[in-house]
Amino acid sequence: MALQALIFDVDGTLADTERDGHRVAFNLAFREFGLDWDWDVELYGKLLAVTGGKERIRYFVESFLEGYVKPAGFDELVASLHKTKTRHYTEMLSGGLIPVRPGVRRLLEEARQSGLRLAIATTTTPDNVTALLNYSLGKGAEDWFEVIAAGDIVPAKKPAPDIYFWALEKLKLSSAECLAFEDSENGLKSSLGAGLKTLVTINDYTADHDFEGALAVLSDLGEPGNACQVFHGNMRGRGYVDVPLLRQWHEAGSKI
Ligand code: XBP
Ligand code: MG
Repeated sequence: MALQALIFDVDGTLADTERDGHRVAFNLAFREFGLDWDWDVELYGKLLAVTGGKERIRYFVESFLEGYVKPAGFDELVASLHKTKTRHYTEMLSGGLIPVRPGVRRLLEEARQSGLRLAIATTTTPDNVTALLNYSLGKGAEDWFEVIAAGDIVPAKKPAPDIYFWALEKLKLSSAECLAFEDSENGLKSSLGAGLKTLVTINDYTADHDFEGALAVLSDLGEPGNACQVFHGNMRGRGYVDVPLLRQWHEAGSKI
């Protein structure tokens, strides 16, 4: 089956959002609520085991905060904290603080020119996605994506495959007609679980993850004149990922 669409994860894949974006926004929200919780860079790496911001706050409280007794209305507290965190995060993005990763803009533009359809599959809040697309990629970039699957639209977040199934359903395509782009083990489990061939670009938080089953594992998508590092996969002589290479990988499947 011919390649029809590319489906992108957001956090860690389109941009390095976690350490200097989401983490900082969570801490600002905690401070605003008078809580002395502080997620340092190392702790945040552990908390990333759980996807979804509200789920991550719960995981922190239940697994890292010894002796904490949940107050009445804890669910509402988590929801309010998360709303405040989203405000801080989108404000940070609107200041243009988080650039897209190497090769992302180029590949998206090439994909559009060659008629490939684009979609997003992420656990992050929809407002965060539109802010990242419009501020980090450019005004109107939101419209480049036919389907934006994000946040709580499916109850089971990554590593469950549900968000990718949802995106495929909206695209009216089968998994065999698409490629997914991920940066983490949870993300890869999710995309593989939906039957999608997947390209992984790692970051500092995910470098030691298990990426068994990925089409390729790269430092980033690379740029002409600035080759990516290749940890797994066959770049067929290229230093960066482009649409012809994606088509070759898609045809060859895992036999690269
Ligand atoms: C991203 C997430 C998100 C963000 C925070 O995972 O887990 O929860 O960290 O965003 P993935 P929210 O890249 O696998 O989709 O606070 O809006 O959930
Ligand atoms: Mg990710």
